[in-house]
Amino acid sequence: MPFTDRARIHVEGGHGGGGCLSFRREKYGGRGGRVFVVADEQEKDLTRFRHAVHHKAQAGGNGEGRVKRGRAGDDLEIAVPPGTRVLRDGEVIARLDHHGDRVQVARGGDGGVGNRAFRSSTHQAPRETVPGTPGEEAWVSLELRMDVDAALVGLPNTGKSALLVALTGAGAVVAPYAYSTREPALGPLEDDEGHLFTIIDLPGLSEDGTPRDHSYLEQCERARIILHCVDVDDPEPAEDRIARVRVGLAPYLGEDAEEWVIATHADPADPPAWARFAVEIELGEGIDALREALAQALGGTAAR
Ligand SMILES: Nc1nc2c(ncn2[C@@H]2O[C@H](COP(=O)(O)OP(=O)(O)OP(=O)(O)O)[C@@H](O)[C@H]2O)c(=O)[nH]1
Ligand SMILES: [Mg+2]
Repeated sequence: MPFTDRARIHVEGGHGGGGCLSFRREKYGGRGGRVFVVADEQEKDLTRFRHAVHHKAQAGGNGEGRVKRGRAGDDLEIAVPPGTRVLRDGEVIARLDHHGDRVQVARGGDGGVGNRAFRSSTHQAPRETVPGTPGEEAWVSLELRMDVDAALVGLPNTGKSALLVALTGAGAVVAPYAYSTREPALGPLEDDEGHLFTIIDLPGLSEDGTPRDHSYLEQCERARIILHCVDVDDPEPAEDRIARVRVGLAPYLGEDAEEWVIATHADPADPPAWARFAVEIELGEGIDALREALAQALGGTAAR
């Protein structure tokens, strides 16, 4: 199943219950249920919303019999993975980063009013009732920003996926041609104290440094370390390629993200001046040093 980080859903509060025609008591209809979007750590991505587009809360009960007020409709909770942004009309209305975070996206309709409410000294047996009102309706966009610690980025075919596999053992597509990665891949990294960190590999940028059509680059937003892969074998000056990637990436980075430039196809004993680390991935050289530095940096800065 392809990974999905965006969805658009239609939400609707429950209709308010009708007022009741009765001559014994006031009979209000119950309010309709509300719709909430709730972060739930059981959810991993937004794939299920491809087929689950319409979400409507329960209607309020009609005012009836002995009860003064119809029962309120049940609220509807839509579970999404932590890290989901909720948007209405293009504006982010909530960032549900932690399990249990919630936001209301549709009000329930108001309950109607029963005839008894219209009684007065001159109007002893009113027969008018007011029906309940419809619940609020809206289209809501969901965008997932995964809780990743580090992200692999760079020009095509520079070894990002190969580095993910070497660092974490994750299964990712590694291939000797550009644009082989089409879906994000995640890999785990563990530090000495057993803390687990997540590294993500993305389809990312085109050769000219602009984001690809479905780049998933938004997934860099929560990463604290950006692993920027640069192939030393490319004849174009590395500084030019690095600058191009930085421009393309800038809109997607979190405020405190650190960038580590990693030279690939390189000799770790002789790193180029522009790189923080050098690796030869096929030979497995420089990988352990990079993994340790990453674990230390992520563990050391982990404020959780
Ligand atoms: N010898 C050697 N080969 C490497 C190194 N890094 C990557 N490769 C090879 O280069 C090719 C591309 O690697 P990928 O990991 O698929 O590159 P990528 O950046 O993920 O590419 P896209 O996802 O297509 O943008 C593969 O054949 C890798 O085996 C390296 O450091 N040394
Ligand atoms: Mg790749």
